[in-house]
Amino acid sequence: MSNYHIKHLEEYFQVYRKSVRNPENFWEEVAEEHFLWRKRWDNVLSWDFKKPEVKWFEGAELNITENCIDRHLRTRGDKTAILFEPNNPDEPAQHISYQQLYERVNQMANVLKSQGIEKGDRVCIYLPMIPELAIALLACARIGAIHSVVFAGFSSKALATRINDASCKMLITSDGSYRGSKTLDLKAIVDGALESCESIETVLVAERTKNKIHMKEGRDLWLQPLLDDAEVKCSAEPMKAEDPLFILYTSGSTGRPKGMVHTTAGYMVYTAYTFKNIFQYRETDVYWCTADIGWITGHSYIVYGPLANGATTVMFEGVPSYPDFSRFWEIVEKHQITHLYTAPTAIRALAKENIEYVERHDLSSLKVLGSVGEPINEEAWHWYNDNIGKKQSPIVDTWWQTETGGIMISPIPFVTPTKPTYATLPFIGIQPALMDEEGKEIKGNQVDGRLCIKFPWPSMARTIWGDHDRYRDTYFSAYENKYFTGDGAMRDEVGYYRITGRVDDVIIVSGHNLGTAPIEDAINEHPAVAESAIVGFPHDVKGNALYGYVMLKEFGETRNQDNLRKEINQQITDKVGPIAKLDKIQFVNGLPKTRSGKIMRRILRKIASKDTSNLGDTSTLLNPEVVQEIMDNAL
Ligand code: 6R9
Repeated sequence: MSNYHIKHLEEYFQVYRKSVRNPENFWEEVAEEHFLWRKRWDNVLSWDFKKPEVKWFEGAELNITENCIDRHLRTRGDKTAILFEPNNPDEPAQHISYQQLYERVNQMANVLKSQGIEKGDRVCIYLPMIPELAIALLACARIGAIHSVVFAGFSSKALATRINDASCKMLITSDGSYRGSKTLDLKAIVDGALESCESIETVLVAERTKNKIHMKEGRDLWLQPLLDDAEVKCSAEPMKAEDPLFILYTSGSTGRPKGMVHTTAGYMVYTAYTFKNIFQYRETDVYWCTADIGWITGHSYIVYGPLANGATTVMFEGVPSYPDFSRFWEIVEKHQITHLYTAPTAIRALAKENIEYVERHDLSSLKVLGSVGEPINEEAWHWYNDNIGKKQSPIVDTWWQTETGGIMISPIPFVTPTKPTYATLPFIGIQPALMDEEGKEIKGNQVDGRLCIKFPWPSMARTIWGDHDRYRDTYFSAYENKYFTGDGAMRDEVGYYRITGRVDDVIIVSGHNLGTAPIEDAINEHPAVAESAIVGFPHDVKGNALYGYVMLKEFGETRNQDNLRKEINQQITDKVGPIAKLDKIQFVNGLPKTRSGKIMRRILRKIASKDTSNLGDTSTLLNPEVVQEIMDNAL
């Protein structure tokens, strides 16, 4: 019991040591005391990173929805499980209690069954951030179907690739989605995708926008009438610990997405335990993660982690800029949000706007702030800390990946002293290692290297759907007996980790290794700059030279651009060193971003290298339109 909720730094070190000395005992205790099992495990862990094969809680049987819903009914039946805040602020919020969630999940599960879905079948979910999305995940889990959520912003082509990769039998979608002032025709995208997807037998369509859509006879069905007729009870399928719970795609270094497979028991235990501790969640808190459920952050920290703890979790359908840039702060005040978990890209976008948008609202309910998705730069960290947390709410800078299932390196608020831009210490049970280029572990502090994990943790992905060899090659072949994250990191004098960015973003200039993140940080600290991205391009003498794409806070900045370029390079010289000065600086209106807010450096590298014949698939970008503009103005 005492292990479940860490309250001070000494306790963290004590529990950490225990979790590393005897991981099996540690995780067994957590699993035993805090979850509902149909059958106990025979063996806590077996693993071999060479194959690679990892199994947690083998022999156990459980259903994750009994842990996320049923077991709360007696004590929390009337408590809000999901608090839905619609895109339009004039539309009332919906408070879905645990009892109501139970009924709606069971009804949906019965609909899936009546449409022929069985344990092990893959169901693709392509829905906007409406309650049906969370309910659909849980309904699949209830009957043992494997969900594969595709972010409802991906193109027909991207959707079709993912449906075909997992041979999904059913697709759940909606008639449309709202994003700010826009209404998107999701069903048309689905119809386009399904022209090349033979495995889909049924499409369930939730009504949201009342768009006029085409319903294909014999394939498409409106969801609501089926739900209305469905029983509110559906017994939960007993699942084996290592049965797949879901597939979630992540992009790799090649164009083909990787379907990361997460399994049931370990994922549940780790997401629940991290949620409780990394957010220091208490019974009456109102927790809001602004991610989309289409990403791992939404799976683990909107749906499974919070619900396993009986929490109130907010689902927001809209965007931070609609109806204006005060929307986030308005929601915090309206629902008395205690925890806000968002991304650096959102923080930077909001920090660019007039501070009055923030000051208009009472943010005193906030206790903990979170950041995820990319390294948070110094300026954004301080803006978040000063203006949103009022220096009272610790920032948890949480480093993790789709592959890791849960948060791996992060401060524990009120326990670990924070440090700007540092994800700080490994979470309980996580054993990081920094590796050098020869494959040797770098010991000691004040060092940097490539970030690996030495020992299995319960929520790690077990394979890539249909391609175990690629799983091994991508994650377990670079360093013997270690999981390789693809990220670089440094460890400071007290052992705090700072993630420096993808190691593939390291650029070697005149023999010096330069990381893009510190240079971008230096540029972003210039008062006129909103955001920037650095890439390398071939140079006769230096091997590579640096090309910077810089977005200014005010488009059409009146200052002389050549002067600005000089100032930016001076800033870099001051912060990083003259070696990191940029050869070319292009001012842009926007940077090409993935849907989860990551800059697509691959495209910027090609433009900088004047190699634009094959830019690859840009359809998955958030803002494909900026690519042409950047190409037209390239230097
Ligand atoms: C959860 C998520 C994973 C990659 C990861 C790293 C970057 C995520 C970060 C961070 C620095 C943080 N990343 N969190 N870098 N500090 N707090 O984002 O998963 O979409 O798979 O991305 O994101 O480069 O390797 P995913």
